Amino acid sequence: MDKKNLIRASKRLSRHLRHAPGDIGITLTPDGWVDIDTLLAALRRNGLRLTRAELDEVVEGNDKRRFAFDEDCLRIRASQGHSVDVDLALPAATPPGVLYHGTVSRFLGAILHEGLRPMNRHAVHLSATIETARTVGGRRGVPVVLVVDTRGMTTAGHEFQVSANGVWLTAAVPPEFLRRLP
Ligand code: HQG
Repeated sequence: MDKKNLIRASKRLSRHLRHAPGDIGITLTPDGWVDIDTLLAALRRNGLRLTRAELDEVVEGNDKRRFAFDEDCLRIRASQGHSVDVDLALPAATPPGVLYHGTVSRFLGAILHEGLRPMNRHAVHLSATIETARTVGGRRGVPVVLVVDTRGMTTAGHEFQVSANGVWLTAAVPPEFLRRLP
């Protein structure tokens, strides 16, 4: 597949595996999986013809490894970023001493006042590197990077999970654990 078609297929998968499975008539398991044959048939009925080999290409070639197969390679799910109600059942994990969050200046006032909230997703997404946080923030404008005191949060009892593709997740980040990267 060429790059344009890979991106197009990846966007369709993100949409249906994270946000709108019902749009193509599929149902996710409580932990977010869908049978691959069912998915491919549903996509085909809705205008996207994708072979199993092409799906493998989308999953393998994805810049952020957004999707993962189960052990038997019979099912697929999005590794993070859901707005539909799923519980990925990721184990709690100990983050590095700091993590980063990329945003834009127009949200800063609210964020420094009330902390980071998951907004439309299930969890607040945090990045392991400043560079990744800049890219995440840069989707919306000139990026602003916040440093998250994860050590302090852990001491205070907050829990973290890490998705299969290395995104750190937590329920919320109170403002006292945030500072703007100088
Ligand atoms: C902001 C993409 C006001 C927050 C990315 C962000 C990431 C607040 C936006 C992943 C707020 C939510 C997630 C508050 C947070 N008041 N604004 N209290 N708390 N915000 O897209 O972190 O390509 O849900 O700063 O690369 O931007 O989809 O979260 O700007 O990994 O795989 O509210 O999505 O990955 O936006 O991005 P999002 P995000 P994918």
